[in-house]
Amino acid sequence: MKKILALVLAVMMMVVAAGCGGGGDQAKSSGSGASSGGKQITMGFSQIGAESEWRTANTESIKQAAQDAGINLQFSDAQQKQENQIKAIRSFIAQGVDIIAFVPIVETGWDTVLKEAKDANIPVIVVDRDVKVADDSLYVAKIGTDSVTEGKNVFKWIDEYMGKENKKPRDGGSQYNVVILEGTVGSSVAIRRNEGFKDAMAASPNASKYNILASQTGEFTRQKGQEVMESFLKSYGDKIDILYAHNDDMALGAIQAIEAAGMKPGKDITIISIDGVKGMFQAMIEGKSNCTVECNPLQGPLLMETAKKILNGEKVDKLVYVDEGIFPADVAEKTLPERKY
Ligand code: GZL
Repeated sequence: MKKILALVLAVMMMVVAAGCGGGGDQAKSSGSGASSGGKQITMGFSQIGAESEWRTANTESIKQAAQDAGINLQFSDAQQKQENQIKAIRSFIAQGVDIIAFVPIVETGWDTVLKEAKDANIPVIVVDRDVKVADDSLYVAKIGTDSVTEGKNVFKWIDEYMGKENKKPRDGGSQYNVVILEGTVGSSVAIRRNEGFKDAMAASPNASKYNILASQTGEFTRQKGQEVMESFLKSYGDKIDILYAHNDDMALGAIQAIEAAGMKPGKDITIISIDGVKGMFQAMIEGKSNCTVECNPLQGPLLMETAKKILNGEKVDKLVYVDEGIFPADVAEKTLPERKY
């Protein structure tokens, strides 16, 4: 009898030990990374490409934050093509990732693939740019920046600067002639940055002082920005008072075109752009540009924190903006050392 009792006790102890080991496995997986229901979180991320210094910083922030958060990141570069993003999202669905995040290169054309993710019970986070979908429940949250405010900040700064500098229009007329280098056609950012700029102009008592001579996409790249600025200079040359570029990279390309045409960027033509990348701070230090409105690409930590909350069943805000500022040339030298991108 005693032997039977000892045997039963031994078997019971083994069962209990095995139970703890299971817990230990759980502890192990959460120790090695963020877990969802006891296993490491896998995130499928579709990035649009590497078109600008800003985009590179955005990608680095997301990869680093995934590593810091212990999240397994399946990263896909769409080479600027929406169809590659849709393919990547479908492959994430097929892989059965825990969550999908993506930067929509343009704002339309996402309803079908996001419905497929929803039907597969995979939550989606929209990053940086906006989507325009019939059903907002197709994504759980949007993390990014406020492009309308960026556009408004551009006009407000220009209006203040032109007034303070008391500049005269270069063609001797009564209006400042403005040319605009726009971002990717159809992207929410390009649409909203123009919207904000024009809304602020319309609301200003000085609206009649400005004339938009030309507005064309430079696709957010330095090369295309230079090419389009060359064509603006050929058409309007010494009539151009102001260049508004939707990002710093296009402005940096335009600066090269302005110099090649024998003019002084930042002096003959007032230049303002958006992003706040280091290359633009350097150009402002050299007196070749006048202001950059920040658009913060360091969205990785907020993205990973939001993903974890969603997978833990916590409520998250539908729309979260990251912080951003405005940097005129006169603060460029002292600010550059602390810039993170
Ligand atoms: C802005 C982002 C834009 C940047 C560009 O949120 O989508 O795309 O302004 C980048 O530099 O290419």
